[in-house]
Amino acid sequence: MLGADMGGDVMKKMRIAGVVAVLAGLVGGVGLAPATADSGCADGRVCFWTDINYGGAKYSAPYRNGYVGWMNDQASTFRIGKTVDDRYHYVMFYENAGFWGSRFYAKEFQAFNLTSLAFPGGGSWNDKISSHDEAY
Ligand SMILES: [Ca+2]
Repeated sequence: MLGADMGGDVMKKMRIAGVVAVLAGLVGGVGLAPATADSGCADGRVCFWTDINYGGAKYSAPYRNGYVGWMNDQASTFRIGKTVDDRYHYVMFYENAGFWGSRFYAKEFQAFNLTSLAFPGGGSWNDKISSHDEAY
């Protein structure tokens, strides 16, 4: 019988792994599709992708950046790498360059599709971010 050689211990471990993955998704606020090859974000960095679920072109910069340059108004996914400065475990994201306009913050290791995050006054944060800064 197919699968009959899969021991009970293996099945139990698989179920536990599934529960952990669901909890991690809840902590992040929004569940994302399985990671692709380029879905990581290095320590001390903020990463964006031009499409949801880590798709399209990738951007990486330090927690503090007054203007995201070529990524301006294009970010659809973000991920925050582990902090390298214990004073700052959060990143504040801004609608405009120079840390100005509407804002939201998220913690190190968090990742969101920005299409899932409401923008003040309507729509979502998709294709809005222009700067970001370290926060605590
Ligand atoms: Ca903007």
